[in-house]
Amino acid sequence: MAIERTFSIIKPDATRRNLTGKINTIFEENGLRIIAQKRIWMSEQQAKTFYGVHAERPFFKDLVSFMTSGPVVVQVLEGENAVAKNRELMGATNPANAAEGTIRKLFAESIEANSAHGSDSLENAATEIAYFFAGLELLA
Ligand code: RTP
Ligand code: MG
Repeated sequence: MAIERTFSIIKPDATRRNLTGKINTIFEENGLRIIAQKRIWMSEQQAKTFYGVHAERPFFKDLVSFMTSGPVVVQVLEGENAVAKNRELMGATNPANAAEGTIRKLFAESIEANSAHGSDSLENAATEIAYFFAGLELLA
C-alpha cells in the first residue's frame, strides 16, 4: 500500500466544542500521522474558493457562512492509503448515515456542521494542501 498525504479540516463546530484533541487521537490511533497543522479563521473568499466545486449547490451560501463562523484547524495527514483511510474515519457526510465510531457519528451536529473535512482524491489532496500550506511548512 502506498504512503499518501491527505488534507483535513477540523470544522468550526468541532473547534468550538474543543474537540481537536479527540479527533486527532482518532487519526493517530488509526495510523495517520499529523505532519502539519495550524489554526486559522478562513475568510469568506478562502471558503468560497475551497468549496468552489459546490458553488451551484443550494447549500453553498450556508456552507460558506458555517465554515467562516469560527476558527478551523487545517492539517496534513500522512499514512498508508491516507485519503481513503481518512474518509473512512470521518464517516458519511450526514451523521445520521455515518457508521458507529466514526468522527461524524461521534461528534457531528448536523449534515452541515459535521466536524471534519477530508480530501476525496489524491489529486484534490495535493491541490488542497498547496492551497493552505507553504512548501516550507512540510517536511519532504
Ligand atoms: P467535505 O467535502 O467537507 O469533506 O464533506 P463531504 O465530501 O462528505 O461532503 P460534500 O458533498 O463534499 O459537501 C461538503 C460539505 O457541505 C456541507 N453540506 N451541507 N445542507 C446540506 O445538505 C449539505 N450537504 C453538504 C457539509 O459540511 C459537507 O461536509
Ligand atoms: Mg467533499
